[in-house]
Amino acid sequence: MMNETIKKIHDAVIIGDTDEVKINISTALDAKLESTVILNEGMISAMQEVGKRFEAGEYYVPEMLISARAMQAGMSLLKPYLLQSNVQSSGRVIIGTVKGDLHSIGKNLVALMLEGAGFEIEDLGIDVPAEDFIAALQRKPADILALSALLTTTMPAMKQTIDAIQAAGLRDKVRIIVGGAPVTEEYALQIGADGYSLDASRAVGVAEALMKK
Ligand code: B1M
Repeated sequence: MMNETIKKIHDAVIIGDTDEVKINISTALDAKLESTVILNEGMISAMQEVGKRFEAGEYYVPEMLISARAMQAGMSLLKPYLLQSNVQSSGRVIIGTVKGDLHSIGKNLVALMLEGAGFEIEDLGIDVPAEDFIAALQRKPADILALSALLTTTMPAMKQTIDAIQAAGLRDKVRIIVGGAPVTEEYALQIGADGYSLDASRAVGVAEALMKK
């Protein structure tokens, strides 16, 4: 059964009550609950419920936005607990959500987990066109480029980005990983990415394995 404080966080994310999310995350942390449990059971599962309500026509975009804000506020409180201290830099990552896509939370989590594992992160944000990824790589090279997409309609922008990087002559200088709810391993292979991860914590293992290649 779900812990009572975790349940309060979960319910508060669903209704987008930022204050209630923050208060209960503090309570949970004081009670020494694991930050990953708070994140996964309290917040990520709540966002899945928000998605279900959206699909069912019970929620609209404003409700999704309010829940997203509550989740982001919670994530900023959890950040220091999710980051491990004293880890050496494992490599440099440029990350962004691809063009046309405004979903930031999953991308932010991937960035946070990679940062926690010692990677240096340059986050280009959301709705990032291929040219901006290329400009960032030219400004300061990176070991890994991480692309996120949450919409079936923006998945093709991942391929366009990889193709543009190839055309700019940069493809052999950077490893590319892709992810996001609609993205599959098969799709990643098909578009010529070097790695795929289902979730943020597994993205760390994928990035670390690519660094060794
Ligand atoms: Co949007 N939205 N949304 N939305 N939204 C989804 C994604 C949707 C599944 C909802 C639904 O119908 N059930 C649906 C997509 C359907 C599809 O294409 N298959 C959808 C839709 C349709 C839309 C709009 C089109 C709605 C509209 O306008 N009619 C619109 C599009 C806007 C745009 O992008 N152009 C839209 C808008 C929005 C908001 C802006 C309101 C808001 C986002 C706010 C924000 O991010 N700041 C929003 C939200 C909140 C959601 C849901 C409810 C939650 C997303 C989320 O943050 N999840 C979402 C429903 C759902 O996901 N069930 C939905 C929590 C997060 C931790 O998970 O992002 O999946 P996620 O990230 C995971 C993994 O995917 C993975 O790791 C993360 C955690 O471990 N991952 C990676 C992500 N990136 C990765 C990269 C990697 C590796 C792993 O390597 C590089």
